[in-house]
Amino acid sequence: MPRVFSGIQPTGELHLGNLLGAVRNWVEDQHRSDSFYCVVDLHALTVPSEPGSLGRQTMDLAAALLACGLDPEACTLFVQSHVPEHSSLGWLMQCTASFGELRRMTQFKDKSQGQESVSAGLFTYPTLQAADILLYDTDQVPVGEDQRQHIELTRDLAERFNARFGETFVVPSATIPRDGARVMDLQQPDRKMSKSSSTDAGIVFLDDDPAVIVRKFKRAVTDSLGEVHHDPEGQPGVSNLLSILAAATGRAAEDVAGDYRQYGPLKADTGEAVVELLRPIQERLRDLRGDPGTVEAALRTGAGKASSVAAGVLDRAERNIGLLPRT
Ligand code: ATP
Ligand code: LTN
Repeated sequence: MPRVFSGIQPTGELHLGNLLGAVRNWVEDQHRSDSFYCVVDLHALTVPSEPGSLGRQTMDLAAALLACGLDPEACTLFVQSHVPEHSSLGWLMQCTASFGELRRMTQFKDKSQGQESVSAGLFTYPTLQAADILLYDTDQVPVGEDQRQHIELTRDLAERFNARFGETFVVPSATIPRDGARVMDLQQPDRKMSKSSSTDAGIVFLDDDPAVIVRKFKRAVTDSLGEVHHDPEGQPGVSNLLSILAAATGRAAEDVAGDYRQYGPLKADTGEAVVELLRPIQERLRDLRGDPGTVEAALRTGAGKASSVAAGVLDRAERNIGLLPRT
């Protein structure tokens, strides 16, 4: 079975972009691969947060992932800081990457822009991400389109390390969905839907009330062309609605476009489809929020399984570099 690894930051509530771009595919992959899913709390430290809040956000996110359908019997769900090998291999990756290649990362450019102070960790962030992936001999990394560049870097680092120190890491590939790979903000359809957006009106959170979801879609920004085509360049708002409706109903966006002539019905149907998609997830989330013991138990088991794989791969990397083995 192929080995799958992916990660998500506990930086805010899960939204429709996370679900359609990544988490939904994790749920599918867990039954046909040996899957590791990680709440990357150390990555969340690269940007400022309320002191003391990260633990609660990590628990909330883990509960939301279980509500989406991750099954601790079928996959390994764990927290990054519970497996210290991530930080150790992260350092080895920092020493493998060059300053120039990290400077070219677009996520760093986006996240550092306009900030008063930027942590060194935000700059070296992709090297920790590479460590996350390489620690598990990963074949496939299911992510949204925005992560393509980071996975390319991970491949380059693995190949460079292997060439320098001998065969050590499996070189992974990104798996990116056809529809839903880049869900855009409903109010600013030229920007991706993101936990860290400034306003909530353009983001559909997983536990938004059905009435709120319908209203957010009703108010979605479109254009004045009055035609329904899937043309992300020319009609970003309309195309975003089509992609969401397609992803929620398992059809192709171009195909869905043929069913509509006006924006009103398209917005209404997309809102309804999303409400239906989220309904069972919201029910499970309510149950899990009242049952932290189940979430904690899943994370404890997950950390144990993850550690046993990670320790072996870190040991292999340290030996191949030529660090003095512990006796
Ligand atoms: P932040 O705003 O804090 O960077 P985010 O909302 O972009 O957070 P992440 O935790 O960085 O979310 O991403 C988790 C997964 O969700 C990644 O695989 C990412 O590619 C995917 N993802 C995030 N936003 C979108 C989106 N708008 N459309 C599709 N996939 C997305
Ligand atoms: N950088 C990713 C989160 C992330 C990740 C990973 C994704 C950290 N480590 C390993 C896939 C594999 C993000 O910002 N979405």
